[in-house]
Amino acid sequence: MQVETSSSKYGVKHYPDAIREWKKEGNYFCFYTTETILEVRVIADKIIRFRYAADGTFQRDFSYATSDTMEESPITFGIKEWEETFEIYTDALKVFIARDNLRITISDKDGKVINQDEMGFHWQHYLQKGGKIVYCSKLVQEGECFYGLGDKPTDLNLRGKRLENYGTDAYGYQKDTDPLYRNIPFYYGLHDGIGYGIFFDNTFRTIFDFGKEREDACSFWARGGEMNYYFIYGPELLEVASSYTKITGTPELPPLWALGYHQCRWSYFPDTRVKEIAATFRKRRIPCDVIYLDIDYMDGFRCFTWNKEYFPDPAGLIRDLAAEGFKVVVIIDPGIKVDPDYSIYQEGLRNNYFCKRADGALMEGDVWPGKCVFPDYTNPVVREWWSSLFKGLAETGVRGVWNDMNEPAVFEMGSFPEDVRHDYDGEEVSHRKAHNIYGHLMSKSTAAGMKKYLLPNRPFLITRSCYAGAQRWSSVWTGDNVSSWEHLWLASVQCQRLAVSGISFTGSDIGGFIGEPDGELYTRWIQLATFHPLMRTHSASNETGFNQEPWSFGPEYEKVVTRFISLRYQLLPYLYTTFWQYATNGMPMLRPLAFTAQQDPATHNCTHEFMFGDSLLVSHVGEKGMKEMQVYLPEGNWYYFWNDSLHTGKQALTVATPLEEMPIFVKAGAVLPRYPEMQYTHEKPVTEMLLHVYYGETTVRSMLYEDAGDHYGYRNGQYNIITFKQVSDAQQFHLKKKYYVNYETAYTHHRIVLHGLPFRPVAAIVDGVSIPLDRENFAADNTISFLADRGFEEIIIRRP
Ligand code: MIG
Repeated sequence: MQVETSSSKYGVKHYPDAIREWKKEGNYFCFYTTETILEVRVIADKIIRFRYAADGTFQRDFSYATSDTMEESPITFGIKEWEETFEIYTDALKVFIARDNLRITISDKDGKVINQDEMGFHWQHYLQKGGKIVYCSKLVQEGECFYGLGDKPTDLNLRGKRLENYGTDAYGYQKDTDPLYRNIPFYYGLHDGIGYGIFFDNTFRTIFDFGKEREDACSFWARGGEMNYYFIYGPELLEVASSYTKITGTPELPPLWALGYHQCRWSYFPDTRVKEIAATFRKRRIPCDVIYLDIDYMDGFRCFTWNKEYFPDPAGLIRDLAAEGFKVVVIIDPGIKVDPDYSIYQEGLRNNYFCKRADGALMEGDVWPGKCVFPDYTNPVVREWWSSLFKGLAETGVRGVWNDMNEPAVFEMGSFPEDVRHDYDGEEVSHRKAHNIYGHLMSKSTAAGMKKYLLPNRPFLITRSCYAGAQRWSSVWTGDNVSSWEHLWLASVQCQRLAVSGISFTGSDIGGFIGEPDGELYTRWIQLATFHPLMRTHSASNETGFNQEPWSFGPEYEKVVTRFISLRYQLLPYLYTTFWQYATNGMPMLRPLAFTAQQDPATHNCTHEFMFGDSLLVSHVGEKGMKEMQVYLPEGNWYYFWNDSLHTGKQALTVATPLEEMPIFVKAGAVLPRYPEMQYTHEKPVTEMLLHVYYGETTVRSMLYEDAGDHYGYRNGQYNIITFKQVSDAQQFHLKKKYYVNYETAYTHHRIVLHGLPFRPVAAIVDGVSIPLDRENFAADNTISFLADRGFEEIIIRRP
């Protein structure tokens, strides 16, 4: 593959010259040089957008990434004119623009440099391809680490790497394969404890170089379009993550069942096989909520049809499965079979909905159905049409849709040729500009259709390809991975990276898509995935007949796998609360340690461990036969989940790793809400909500969010937000609770399970009433448990 170098081998580079004029309009500032115009827009105290018109003309200001609901916060800002620079300031930042060459230096308000242009913006005509390349280069700061960029299967810290975004069907990808399926042109920098982010909102092929070609330069460029980026200041990386997610949009809450366990395979058919799988889950008492139908449910792979032989009565099947607590998700690909007798082909053809080549011929390519044509999802009329096609599936009872092959993938050709035309919401562009948003818009219109026809239920979507911002309507999975220990590690880094790239609702094919895991690998993978927002086993095992279900590896493994899937269900209230935090504040659900302890350099290259929500630190066992492993604990006090032993952070700890355990730590002071055991979500009313409380002597806040777990009542305030604050000291345990309650729960009591109390108490004082604690309340595992009314506000337990 041809990569650009910074030399002028492929064309003359143009650099902006001196500023001749400037103007201010509201929160926009424009700076004019001979050729180039820079527009600086102050979006918030900590968010500044930079746009460059290379040769004097701005393109249409349009984005498929940014959310329409992003609020611009009221801010104070202004401009100062210095001898060599202009300074645009806000309450948090100073942006200096050099009068001579338009280069940018951004500092915090104390003058500490956060980010600085090297060459800054420049551009060239790319003679080989006949297009324009827009570049921006920044100086790499001392010790700087880089993160982000979506699904890249490589170390979390991107320093020293060059990566690009051009959605690709990366079947059987390996460590460092690039590009993969998704296109998320957003990265973070961290140096001197200061974090920031840069979101380069450009849908052409984008390339990022983090000091690979030149050690001191971090640059990013695109093969067309505009240099258009958002600078987002933290200094906390998690604050940057939250701002980025708000810019590109937060998701709705998923149905609770989508956070349960999903079972998938290429493919389960016929209907009797699907029922058998479902029945096996219930018989073996392994919790599961979702079962998938891969491409073989269709008639000759024609989208929106059913194979009558394998699935004579889809609605009946789905109804029977629903009675057992299962939801059905079906796959839909973009390729529409060229078949004159197929109504969807006819309709699309008649209305000119399919993509065309530059010469006006239809874009035809082979995929599963044979020769296919492809809807142009960049056309809003086509998106409407596509959405309407989901009516039938929704009426049949399908509750979720899985969009695949939407990079777009085409056999032999790989993807569309670059000359293919797209509407791009009225712009008429080539595939070079539309490639990276093809799958994005397919999933967007799929989601819109499913949402419309499933009302009042919430839809579930999963897509393979997308651009920045798809978290608003879909989850993603990491694609066609392999059954290997290396891929287990990749799954962990990819999911962490996606989560800090705005897409928290993510998971990998548990056990690997290609190949056959042994029981140990499968079990370790289930353990990791218990802590991934999307928990789905999937495999391509049709040809070999290999089975990849929780019971496929023998009783020893089944027992442990069941233990973890059950744990997942017990942790649902915590997971759902974590999702709610993501949906409301854009807070990633998976947080690399570099993001939760950025002042501690020991965390900067940590890849194995992450925080799952506010209170759980998780690692995974990454090697066959591993008996023990090292876990780095960041600052604070941590309980080992399996035995409540207490450990002090800022050091590595050796942990034994028998098959039935993986390293999980709970932050001291936290409250972990837990459900009783269940076979599927909403199996029975939750009549007792457990609160596992971990004694700690520093003030720690925890939350519990609850609503109906489906429907949109929460939009009308039908939810509960409960906040816990532990303010214990050596003399007493002290928990305070505050709440907003507007949703009726089935339970009236909490069972408090207190971990780690350093003394043996005689009573618990709940809202001033003393409850004596006796033998019954003291469990063999050293926890203390008792009931408290759902409405309790304070619990005090004194050292006798
Ligand atoms: O060319 O639908 O990544 O999850 O099972 C393979 C069949 C097409 C690729 C997806 C995979 C899915 C498979 N698909």
